[in-house]
Amino acid sequence: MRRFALLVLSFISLSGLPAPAADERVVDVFGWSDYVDPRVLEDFTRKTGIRVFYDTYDSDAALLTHLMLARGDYDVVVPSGPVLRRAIAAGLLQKLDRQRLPNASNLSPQIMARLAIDDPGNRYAVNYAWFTLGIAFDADKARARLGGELPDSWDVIFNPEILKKFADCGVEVLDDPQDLFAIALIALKLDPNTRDWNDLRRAADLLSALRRNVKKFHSSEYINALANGDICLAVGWSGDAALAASRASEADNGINIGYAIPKEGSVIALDNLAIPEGAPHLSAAYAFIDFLLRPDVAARNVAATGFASGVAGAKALLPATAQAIYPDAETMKHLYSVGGRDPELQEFIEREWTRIKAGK
Ligand code: N2P
Repeated sequence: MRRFALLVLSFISLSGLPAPAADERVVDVFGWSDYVDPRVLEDFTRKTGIRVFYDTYDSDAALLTHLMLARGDYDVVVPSGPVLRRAIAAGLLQKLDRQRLPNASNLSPQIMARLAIDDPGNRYAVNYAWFTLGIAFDADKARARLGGELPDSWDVIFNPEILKKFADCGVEVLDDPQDLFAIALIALKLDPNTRDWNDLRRAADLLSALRRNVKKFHSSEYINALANGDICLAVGWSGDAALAASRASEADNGINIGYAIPKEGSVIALDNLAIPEGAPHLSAAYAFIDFLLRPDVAARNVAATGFASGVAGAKALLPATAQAIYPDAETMKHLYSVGGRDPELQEFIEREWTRIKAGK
């Protein structure tokens, strides 16, 4: 529908000239919400003449379902590691032609090595952003409930006695089975990449206790809910916590949002750029991905979103305050990369997650 309207418009505007090759004029992107500086998209259009349609989702499931059911809708998608692994296995993505991505030489070899866990040989994707999972909180309300301390342990989430102290001011948790199982395993001092059914059952039991103190399982609403004071505690992603903090300070509402990577360790996760099979505007897709891999462009996205970039040169272009988005070397030692799991384990995790959220 949308594309139809656009083609009609360009036909009218060119009054009689043949319509331009659709391939060159438009790029349809399906990406995470709050994940790009809108001015970057405008600049891309100014430089290339290619208009960007950026539709958003906020869960792995939404992207995977779309890739499986609606072939040919999008040119660029932003899959997490687990989605990437499944989409590659199902033949839903194109191998990237590196000749068409000269700026891929800017990518950090360390981050691309982590990405190879889900995309062996780095054939189907390049990194867009990486981040940690942690606890985001209203600092004043957290201190009032933790005897003057700030959250620094997964106990705040997984010990029901502690979590219930936050129930009155509101707790939200990401609706992300992959990440929540990983942190439950870390909290249990088990391997977050375990293939052991017993380990996964123990993680499911731990997660089951969350329901009664959690207001909502959702992966994007918590940003504004924290910034507005509607909730005081969230299991969230690092960049979203930074965004909540900057929205609260812009609103000047007296709310101070903090973020902690718990001392037991946490997950480092990657979102990546890939081109679906059947993408209708292939040249535009390559041009768009290559633009995002420019260090100056990547730095602008980091500053706007609070998420670190896989483009190595981006960090040095940021002001010192924004460089703090990148975890220091000591913190990095306690961050685990969790690869996509075997299908039967993945199905168990997803089934259990549905049960946990329903409080059954
Ligand atoms: C953006 C969240 C993206 C991180 N708001 C999760 N993949």
